[in-house]
Amino acid sequence: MEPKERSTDKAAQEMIGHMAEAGQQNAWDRLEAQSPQCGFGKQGICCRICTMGPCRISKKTPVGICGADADTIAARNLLRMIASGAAAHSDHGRDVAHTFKMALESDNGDYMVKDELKLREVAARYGIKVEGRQTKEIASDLADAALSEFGKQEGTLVSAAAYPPLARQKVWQEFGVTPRSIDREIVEIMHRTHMGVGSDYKNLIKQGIRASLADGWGGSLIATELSDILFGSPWPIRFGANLGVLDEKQVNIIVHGHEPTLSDIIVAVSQEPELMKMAEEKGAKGINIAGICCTANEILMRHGIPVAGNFLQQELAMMTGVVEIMLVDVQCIMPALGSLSNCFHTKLITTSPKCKIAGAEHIEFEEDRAAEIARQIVKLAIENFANRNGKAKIPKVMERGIAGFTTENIFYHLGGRFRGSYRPLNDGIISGRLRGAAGVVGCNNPKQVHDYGHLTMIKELIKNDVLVVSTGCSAIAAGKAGLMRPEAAAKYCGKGLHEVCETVGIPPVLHVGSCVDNSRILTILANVVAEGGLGDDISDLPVAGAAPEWMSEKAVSIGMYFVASGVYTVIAEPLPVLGAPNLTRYLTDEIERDVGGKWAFERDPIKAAEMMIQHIESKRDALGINKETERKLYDMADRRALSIE
Ligand code: NFS
Ligand code: SF4
Repeated sequence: MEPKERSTDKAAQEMIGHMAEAGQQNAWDRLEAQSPQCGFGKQGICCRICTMGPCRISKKTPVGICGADADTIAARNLLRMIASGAAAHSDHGRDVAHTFKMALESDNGDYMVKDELKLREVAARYGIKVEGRQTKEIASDLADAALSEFGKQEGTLVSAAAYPPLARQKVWQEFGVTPRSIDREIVEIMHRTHMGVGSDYKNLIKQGIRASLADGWGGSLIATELSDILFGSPWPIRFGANLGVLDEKQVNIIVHGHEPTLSDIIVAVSQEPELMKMAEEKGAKGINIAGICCTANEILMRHGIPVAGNFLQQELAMMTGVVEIMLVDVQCIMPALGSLSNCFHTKLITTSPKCKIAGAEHIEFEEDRAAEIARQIVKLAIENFANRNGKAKIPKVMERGIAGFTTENIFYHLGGRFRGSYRPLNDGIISGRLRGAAGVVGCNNPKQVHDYGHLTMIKELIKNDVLVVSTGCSAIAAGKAGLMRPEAAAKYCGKGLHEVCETVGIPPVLHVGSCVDNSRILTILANVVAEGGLGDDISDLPVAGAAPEWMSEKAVSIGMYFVASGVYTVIAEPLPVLGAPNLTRYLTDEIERDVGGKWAFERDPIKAAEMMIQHIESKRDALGINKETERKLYDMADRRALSIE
């Protein structure tokens, strides 16, 4: 297969070609080697949860040995994907909460509260008294409140009552899916999907919904909120993206994975004069930190650290031969990096006790010795600079953009400096200049041409005046393609969106962070509802979600919490349920009656975008705001009058 058939990204194409010449395998090659893939697995109808099996469902054998049918088996499998995805996000949230608590308890620690305002806002939501109290007291109460969300045995999640619109909470209550505590919902999935517990697929899915809500409005939200407080809330910031950010003349450290705790400190210590001097003594011009996957997004959002690439570029980045250290923590790290790193001087370093990889060196990260360990790692990279062997190959491909948008600051921008509210956004939607908004998120998957799905869908949406917010590897794709430059508005947007972007000075695709930061999209939606004029519930809003190249179990949890929050969600690769007709019908249709949102599967990104736009227009019709745009709503005089008030 030609590199072009594998990726639309010029840098990736170059490196894929380079890998082929060098006889190195990558994910695309391994996908070919794995093809054809097992049809039972794809359709979700193989079960191996007890040793009477494995059982596979076919015409000849419509039930497993225990009598479980296709719907039961596929539902159980899907639930276990949600459990894993929710666990990954939420365990990340828990770790941030622990670091937060530790930071408060140690007097001269390496972390501190960087966003006091947000601390007070979040604490107040959790019902913690803030007035007249010291930062440390409030923070300590918040740390305890957040940590207790994971394992409490009574009641429901505080955040599930503090953030979503009331109408949404009522939907969950009536349907019986209000999340109780984060760990509990995940454990209950494992219980319910054990051999011989529930077999009613709808009742199983209900628990999947509840666990996913505990992720989105619980674990992920905690990860985002506490990271903002501890590492600082993002603010619009310029960044560079793609493999061209690597610099042959500098010591290159790539941070890859998900958690901000280590990478944030690495960024801080890499600027220390002593280390810079050491690098110079070794003949390097400096120390260059770049990110891959969501760790990249965490430090890009907060410090403008360049991003080397998204998920499918991790092997390609190592292949450049200029990476002294690839530092990984957890999630989305291909085991293939272990053996690939052995072909280069590159050291692959694992840092989490949860993630060790064959072929990697392990330096365990301890939060209470954060700076010390970070310095040790940077020194190791500097020393490794002299060990480069073979020719460096860095594609000269790099784009620039603006990232760092949050629930709190996006619409501060949209409102202009003097009107920090969601009113201008809601008015933009009501007037029809903006048709609505879409969240385009998620991974890469070698089954789709790398980045093609993200970029094609996003361009189609903004052409039709749909504002796009993006996270994760999708956001990196958009950044690399120049869609996060404010100038992109003139080139790609419809007239209405172009006007809005130009007036406010924002790009048409807003980078709101890593995948746990999909929680920002939830809180943005809650704010839009609270601002008024667009219905009472998230399910009333002219919005849609999509993951055009998803692959991870986290994406299933994310998709499910969007659906369960009332959002129509289109994904490319279908959920592995197609062998279960009733379950498929439920997820793509009937579930809407229960929670207000539903799933759709569509591999063609243009068609998928059209489906989203159609949904947005139908919500506009239901709100009765489409009629008004037929009349002249705003002309120049009106607008001038508006801007005077
Ligand atoms: Ni999200 Fe971010 Fe990327 Fe997918 Fe992996 S890095 S947590 S899971 S591949 S978007
Ligand atoms: Fe087969 Fe039932 Fe055991 Fe699954 S739980 S492997 S369907 S016998």
